[in-house]
Amino acid sequence: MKKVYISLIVDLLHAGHIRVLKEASKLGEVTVGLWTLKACGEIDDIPYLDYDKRKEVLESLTMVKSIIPQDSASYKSNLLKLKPDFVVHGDDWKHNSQKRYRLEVIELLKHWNGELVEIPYSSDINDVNIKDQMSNLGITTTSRQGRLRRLIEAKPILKILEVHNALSALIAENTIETLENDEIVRFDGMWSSSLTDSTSKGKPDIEAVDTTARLTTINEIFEVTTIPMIYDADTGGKPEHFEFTVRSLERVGISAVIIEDKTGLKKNSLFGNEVSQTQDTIENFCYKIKVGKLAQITKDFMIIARIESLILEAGMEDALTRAFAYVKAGADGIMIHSRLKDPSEIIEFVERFRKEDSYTPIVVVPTSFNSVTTEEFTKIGVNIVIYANHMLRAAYPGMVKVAKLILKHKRSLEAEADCMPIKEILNLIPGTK
Ligand code: SPV
Ligand code: MG
Repeated sequence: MKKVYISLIVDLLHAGHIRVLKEASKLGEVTVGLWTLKACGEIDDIPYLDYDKRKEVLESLTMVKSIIPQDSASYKSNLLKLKPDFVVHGDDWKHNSQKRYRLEVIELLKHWNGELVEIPYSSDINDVNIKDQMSNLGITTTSRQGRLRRLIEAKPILKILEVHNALSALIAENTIETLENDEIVRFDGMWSSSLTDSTSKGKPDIEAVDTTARLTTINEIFEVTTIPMIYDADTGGKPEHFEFTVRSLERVGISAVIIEDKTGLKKNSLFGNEVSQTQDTIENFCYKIKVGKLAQITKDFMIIARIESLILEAGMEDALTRAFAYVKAGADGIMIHSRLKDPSEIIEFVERFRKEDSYTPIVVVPTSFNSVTTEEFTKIGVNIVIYANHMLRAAYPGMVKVAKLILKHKRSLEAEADCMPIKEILNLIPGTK
């Protein structure tokens, strides 16, 4: 019996998979290399179902003889182990971002005279189409919520973009860039920033916008998006209030809340010590974390503790002591903040924290230290990068410029060049015709 290898993710088993499997089973005994979460992370295609659930579906198919994990987007390790006579794949990978893995497979198969068999992939049925259709239908609360933990597990680093209304959230969800190496990149989730949510409501960032108002905006955002959200809850308020906030955030499907270890009237961290700001005691803040953890209902929801020691110039030792204490109190992640342009203190913190704790997710917000790339953050062990205010900061100058031009010229003709064409705005949101 000839050996046949097929590599699959099968988040949604569909007719395209069945066609490929049928053809493969005509050639011999089929082994499926089922992609692990880590492998999926390498191509930024995170399945909704975990490995065991996907395996269970495949096990019920008579065309499949055995299933082994494929732990990388590269087929190399499994092919060297198995030395199959055939590798069967849909021919769509000739042209998509997986073409480099295809070339590697062709080279490897030459060593034992194996053959690559490519099945024409019908464009009507494929994962991308089906997933797009699914996202048009929306997403369930629990599915969106759990996705952040799954993404942290699967990907070396997550890129999170600030959103302050549904339109900016659509930008976070839909913006895609293809890099020079054909890698396709997009944002993994959204940040509901206290700064930009307050600013877009014309209020200062001092916890003056209440949770109900924040959640109204988030409901509008969730109506039109599917990616997960991290929520900036400022200080979290009194522990007795934080308990209720956690429940409310969980109920709408937010994945994680970040609370900062300040007390009294909160001011924005980027002011640093230019304004009076007080850091909470370790004891009080640990208590708040514990109260929040006890209040949460789902296992997926995350409470991330934000350390303000560097912002308030309390020193590196204080920042590290607090980080370990907060993790011990139950925090699911640590956010370390800095307002210096030079990233040295952030790098030192992350490296020293990672020496003692290789697991707890670390979040950074590089508004000031904006020269550091995601690759550089990945290398030192950061898990989540939040671009915390850029959508609002980009929109505001454009609006002011156009408003001034209209006043100056007593008409809008001169402002047209700075505006999106009417035809484009009419077609921006589908379904308006
Ligand atoms: C926010 O975006 O509201 C934040 C980050 O909390 S910062 O503005 O840097 O404090
Ligand atoms: Mg904030």
